[in-house]
Amino acid sequence: MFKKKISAALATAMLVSTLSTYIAPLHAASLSGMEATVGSSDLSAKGTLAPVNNRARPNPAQYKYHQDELAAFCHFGPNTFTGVEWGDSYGNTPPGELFTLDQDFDAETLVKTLKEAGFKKLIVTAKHHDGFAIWNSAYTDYDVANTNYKNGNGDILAEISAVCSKYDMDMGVYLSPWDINAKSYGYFDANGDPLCDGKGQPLLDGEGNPFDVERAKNDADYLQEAWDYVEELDVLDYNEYYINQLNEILGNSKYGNNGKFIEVWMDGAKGSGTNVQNYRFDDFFEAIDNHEGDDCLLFGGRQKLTVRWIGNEDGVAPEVNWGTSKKIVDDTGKVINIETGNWTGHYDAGYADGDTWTVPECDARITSGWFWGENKKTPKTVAQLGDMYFKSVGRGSTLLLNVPPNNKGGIDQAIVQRIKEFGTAITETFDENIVNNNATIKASSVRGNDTAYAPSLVGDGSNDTYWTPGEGNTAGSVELDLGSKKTFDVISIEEPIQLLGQTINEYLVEYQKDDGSWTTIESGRTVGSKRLIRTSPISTSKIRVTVSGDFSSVTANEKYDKAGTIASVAPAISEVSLYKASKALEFASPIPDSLTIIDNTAATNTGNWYPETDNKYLNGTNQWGDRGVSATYSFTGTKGYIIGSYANTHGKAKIYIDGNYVETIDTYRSARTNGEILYETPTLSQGAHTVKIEALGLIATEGFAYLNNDAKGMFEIEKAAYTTHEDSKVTVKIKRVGGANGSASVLFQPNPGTAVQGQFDADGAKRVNFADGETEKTVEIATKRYDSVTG
Ligand code: FUL
Repeated sequence: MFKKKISAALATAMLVSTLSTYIAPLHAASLSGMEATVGSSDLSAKGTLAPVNNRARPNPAQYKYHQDELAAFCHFGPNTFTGVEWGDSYGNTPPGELFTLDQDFDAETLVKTLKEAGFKKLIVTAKHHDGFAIWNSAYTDYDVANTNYKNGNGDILAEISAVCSKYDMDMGVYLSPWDINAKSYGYFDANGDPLCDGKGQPLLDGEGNPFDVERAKNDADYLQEAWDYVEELDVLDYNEYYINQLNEILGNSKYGNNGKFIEVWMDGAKGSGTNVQNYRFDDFFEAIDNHEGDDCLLFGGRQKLTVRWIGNEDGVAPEVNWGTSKKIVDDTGKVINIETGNWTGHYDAGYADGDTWTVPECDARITSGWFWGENKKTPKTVAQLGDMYFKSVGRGSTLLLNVPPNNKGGIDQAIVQRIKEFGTAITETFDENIVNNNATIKASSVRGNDTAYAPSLVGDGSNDTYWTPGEGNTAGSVELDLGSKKTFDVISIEEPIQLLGQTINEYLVEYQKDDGSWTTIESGRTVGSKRLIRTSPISTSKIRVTVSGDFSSVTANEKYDKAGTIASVAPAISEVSLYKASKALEFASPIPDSLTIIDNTAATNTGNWYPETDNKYLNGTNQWGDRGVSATYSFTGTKGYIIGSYANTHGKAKIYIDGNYVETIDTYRSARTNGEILYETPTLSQGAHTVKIEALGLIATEGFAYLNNDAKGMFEIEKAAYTTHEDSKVTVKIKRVGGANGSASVLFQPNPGTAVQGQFDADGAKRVNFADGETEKTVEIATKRYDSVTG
């Protein structure tokens, strides 16, 4: 009997009507596994040259960031004390009234906690959009030296830097180009009159005459002369101010990790109604190069950009993710921009035909805001953070997680705790690689039958060695024989991107079942620096990974040159690793943790059921049977769910609770899906019950999940998705099901997903109290109309 008790705590979980498949093949696989017969004994050292391709590769600094995987962000400044996100409403309020820190900033806890949890870099907001400098800046009075913090002798950036130096934590600096406070921001003549209109056009041309918008459209010289003139008249040069501040930070050895910054974050965000300001990027880069060298990573650095925004702030990269973007050159061949922004929804997926590497960086928040605030200080759960990790790092990106210090200059204990738990969960998951030189690995073919490209290299723990198929093959398989059955639930595949760029355009991962047949674990497209696959546990002695470097099927929207073709290449794999996830990061069964699962094999089954096993099923089992079969689940509790599949061959079934007929359900659907809730009981009295399903047509069940918590019940949101308009309100119903014993409180916390800080209700968290016996409450969420024109 297989009965999985997950946890008996009060469930605060949400069951949505479609649980979806536990592991869904992501694409209809066009790849098939190939027989792997070439092993080490067939190879010898022949000095075969490495495959040649023209795929773009990361430079050493970019590659290091990929290997580092985890970076932390730290947003701290006036907004920490005011609870807002952008500070565009501060007007002339003196800095001391906004930044009211009256205790010593605790950089030690911040840096030590992050370092111990595995974060390799800390990027600090030295200046956010509000313009306040958290260091003592000679170029502005709008800084920490003009507050009461340490009687004006404080310097937060120096304090953080000192501790980063102590722990050898790499540092990055965020210096917002958009500056709400700086008088120099925008173009104004000596009388303070604007030299530009609100749309970013100069008001005068190069001769001092009114600017001719139409002429400028076709006359680049005319436009350039107008700008030159406007800049000449502009009395306060913002670019100079920005460069001074860059020099002040990057050029002073008390800032950075032992005086060094390895990334500069030039946020492109800019609010609506903001003055027009062109940035002299070339001069910015020169300052950065001077101090940090030209390998300093640049986020948002236009033509020198080496790190790109993934397109959302949820820590999620797209399924198909290219690490490359496109250089834009002028007539002289000079690179004038890097074209990122290959948008698919909230993702910049990169270009499959990109010619320059741009590290896809997923910036995300551990709470719901970038800055700390009373209403936005609840950290995400370890499972949510784990999910981010698998969907960012595990999709070829890096994860930049924001950890906001509070208004006492410390880190909330709940946040410290969560970072520790997250770090432990990652370490425990990846501390033991089942493969690690313990597998016999063969391949379908090997380049030059040379040991330099031996299949065993995918199990040697080194990213600098790789397997690649025989000359002329754009696809191949590696088969790992683990010697005996091993259990794992995480599969990691890596490409030697630093050597060959992204060569994999399609992958297929399979395992061998007891009967010798191969079954798909997952098929998909890109791998890049790392592809992590989570699955329900699999026990097998053989797994096979098939990859293809055939780029002929890449669709136009993945390409910069829509009509162009991408040369196919030999794919390469540097590592295949297998792990057993720590409890916290296990592949989330869609069944909430606090429900108990009864497997099909533990049901009372009558008639001819045909059992099936596959990792896509709940607990790995499924059974199907025709008219007349029945399955009865016995449990103690208040509510239960029958889990199974829908299909166009499936039909109706009768449901009985405690022996009494209750209703007939229909499991026919035109498309096949598994992991569905076929039936959900109403709330029952706490006690022993039976739920029976009896087939009238063909049905398939995977098991049963039930709640047993002394009728305290659990919470769900009524619908899985809501559609609404801008500038309106959505009413969301929170239901307490499976009992309502005792009072309970639920925190409803919206988590806005894009960089539109002025445009969402970051403080929209609502605490909802349920009295004893109460089963329904509603919360209202306001939506805003997004009408900003941003930079
Ligand atoms: C955005 C900013 O507007 C946010 O405030 C935050 O700094 C985030 C990292 O980038 O563009």
